[in-house]
Amino acid sequence: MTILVETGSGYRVITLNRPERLNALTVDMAEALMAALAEAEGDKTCRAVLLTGAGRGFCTGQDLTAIVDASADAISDLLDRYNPLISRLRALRLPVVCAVNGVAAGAGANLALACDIVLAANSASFVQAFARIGLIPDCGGTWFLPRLVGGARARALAMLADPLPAETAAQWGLIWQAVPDDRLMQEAHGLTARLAAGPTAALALVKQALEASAGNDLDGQLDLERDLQAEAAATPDHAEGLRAFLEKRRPAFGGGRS
Ligand code: LHQ
Repeated sequence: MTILVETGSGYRVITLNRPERLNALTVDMAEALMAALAEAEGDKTCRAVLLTGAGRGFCTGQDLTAIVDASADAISDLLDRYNPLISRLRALRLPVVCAVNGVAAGAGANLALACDIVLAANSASFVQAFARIGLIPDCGGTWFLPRLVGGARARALAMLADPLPAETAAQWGLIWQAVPDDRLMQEAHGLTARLAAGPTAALALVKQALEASAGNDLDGQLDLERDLQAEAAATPDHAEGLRAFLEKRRPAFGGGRS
């Protein structure tokens, strides 16, 4: 099994599972991931996803042994298979936490960056390794990097292909937090459980609004916020949040849509 899926209370844990190859990606794996995300989204009891890797690495991008003799067309066909995974993660109507347990390289780094909240073990690193093999950052790298860390750092990361330690990645805003190795999974589970108990429909609308902001001017984004806020306001969780505030208690969000 190239990925493992565990169903917990309220969320699913998806583990990349080719530890002997530091979880390098194959098309089978990408397709299994897509299917697992679709299943998570289709399960009304699942309200968040936690993505991590088995063993000492998170994911080292494309399995290079599979592209040794690949033609240019085969490379572009491969990306046609991987790109839907990145789009799916961004559009998934569930929050996705990524626990980067070790090195995240090439497309593996950008797979992590496609998730909503990225935690990394202090010993982990992010490597835009592509230039080492004469390629360019793909799987969204050239979109995520300048937006997360600015143009100067994006260019240096992409051109030098040097590993960026997790703590620097957090300081630069590439990821949410770096945590001690022995606390990574505990922190990641805690965060995912917290999101799974959140206003799921509103969190999906947050994703939608933030994603759209990259292509909107302020007026366009204000219009979108008005429309999405109307959707959020119609959810039972909004009513529950207001009641809880007035009753001075913690809200019990059900996650349902209006
Ligand atoms: C691997 C890999 C790997 C195969 C470790 N493949 N075996 C491009 C083209 C087309 C479409 C899709 O997308 C892309 C984008 C990409 O993602 S291109 C790939 C970009 N990734 C890389 O270039 C990273 C390659 N890996 C490395 O540079 C190193 O493994 C790093 C620096 C990540 C970690 O180094 P170490 O900690 O020293 O581990 P290691 O290199 O010894 O790896 C352990 C094993 O895993 C080893 O196998 P072995 O049989 O010797 O034990 C590696 O060959 C294997 N492995 N990554 N991507």
